[in-house]
Order: sequence, then C-alpha cells, then structure tokens
Amino acid sequence: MAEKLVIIPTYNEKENIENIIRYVFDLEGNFHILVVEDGSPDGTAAIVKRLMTEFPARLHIQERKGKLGLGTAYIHGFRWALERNYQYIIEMDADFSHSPDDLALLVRACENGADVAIGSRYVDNVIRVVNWPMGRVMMSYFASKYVKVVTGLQIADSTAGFVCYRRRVLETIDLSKIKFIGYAFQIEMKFTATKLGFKVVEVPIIFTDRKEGTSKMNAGIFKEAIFGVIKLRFKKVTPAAGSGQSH
Ligand SMILES: Nc1nc2c(ncn2[C@@H]2O[C@H](COP(=O)(O)OP(=O)(O)O)[C@@H](O)[C@H]2O)c(=O)[nH]1
Ligand SMILES: [Mg+2]
Repeated sequence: MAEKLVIIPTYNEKENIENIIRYVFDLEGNFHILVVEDGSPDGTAAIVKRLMTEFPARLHIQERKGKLGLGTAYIHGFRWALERNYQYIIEMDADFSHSPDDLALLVRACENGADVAIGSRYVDNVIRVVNWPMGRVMMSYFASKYVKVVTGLQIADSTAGFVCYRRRVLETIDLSKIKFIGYAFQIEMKFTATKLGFKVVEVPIIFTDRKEGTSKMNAGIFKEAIFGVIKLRFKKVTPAAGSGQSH
C-alpha cells in the first residue's frame, strides 16, 4: 500500500495538535504525520513528542528555530518526505479547518488520475466556508478571482491549503525556486504544478473556521499574495535538475 504523509505546520497550536493527530490516526488509510514545528512558545512541540512515544512509527516532528513561515515549513516537509518512501504527500492545517475526514477524498482523486488534488472551497462558484466573518470570506473568494485574472490559472480556490500531491510532482518542482511564504506560497505551488503540465483537480470540501487557538494570518501575508501573483505571471517555470520530468 502506498505510503501517505500528512504534513501539518504548527505555530502555537497546543489546543489542537493532540486532537488532530489522534483523529488522523483513528482514520482508515494508515496515514503518517509530520509536524513542522516553528519553536512555538506555547509548548506544541512537547505535546507532539509525548505522542511520538505512543506512535513511534507514524508520528514525526521537524523543529525549526522560530516562526519562519508556512511556505518554508512545507518546503522543509516536502524534502523530508522525498527522502523517504511517501507516494502521497498532503498539506493540512492543524486547526480542523480542513476536516481530516476529507483526506481520503483527496487521496482517491490522486489514485484516480490527478497529480494534485485540491480541497476546494469555491469550485463551481459555490462558497463552502463556515463561520468565517463575511469580510474574510469575500476577501478570500475575490482573491481567487483576482489570481485567475492576473495569472490565467484556471483554479477556483488558488489559496487553498488542503492539498494532496503525488510524489512525482514534488520531485519535478524545483523547490529551491519556490519563494513565497503565505497564501502566495499556495498559489505559487498550484501555478508551478500546472505550468509543468501536471493534472490539477479540485475536490469540493467544506472549510470551517478554527474553534480553538488563533489565526496566524496577517496583513504582510495578504500583501505578499496580492503583489506576488503579479510577479508569478512573469515567472519562468522549469523542472528541477535531474527530475527527468517523467510524467
Ligand atoms: N510551522 C509554521 N506553521 C505555521 C506558520 N504560520 C501558520 N502556521 C500554521 O499553518 C496553519 C494555518 O494557519 P492559520 O493561522 O490557521 O491560518 P488561517 O486559517 O488562514 O487563519 C496552522 O496549522 C498554523 O499553525 C509558521 O510560520 N510556521
Ligand atoms: Mg486556520
């Protein structure tokens, strides 16, 4: 059976991390988890390490020295996964905004021919977001429309952070050239995969605002996305050296 890794980046997620790890391990499908932990002052790492004694084969942690951003946390996790035998590598938040029950949907889409499966809030022009303030929903929804216009990327939810990649996608993308860190990182990954010719599909999911802990989103991350996509439009995408681009 193909090995599946869920990468969960964390910064101050002590209220969520144990629950989400246990939830994923209770699912069918033998998912493994890598937590990429950025030195959270709230002690998130200690909780993960305690659970690692209970799940030594399935739970892993990579610790970095400080809050270095979501994008670089995922790049770190992707490299870690590629050094091991994972065939499906999934991005998921720690805060239950992405329902772990939907992991199977994303993996199935990849098993059925997708190279990248996006858990999409906006596919078919339906907005599936629960409990976000209306302003934030509108900002996110129209940001996706803006990305479409500026980059030409035909994806309804380009800032989505619930994504399953087949291994070969992450092998082919030159990860050293992925430069953005916030929502722009998510756009850049989808843009790059599409430019390299991979099949990217959107799977409808419901996104629910976190009930515990606080958002780490800030104005800088938003600004990076707005201006970053303009740069993206002119970016030349080439496969990683030695990847052979074998798809
Ligand atoms: N390692 C790491 N994780 C982060 C960082 N910023 C956010 N996260 C995690 O990324 C996920 C999404 O962040 P969140 O604050 O929920 O963003 P929002 O849903 O857009 O409000 C959560 O699991 C956070 O703990 C960071 O700088 N480093
Ligand atoms: Mg969140």
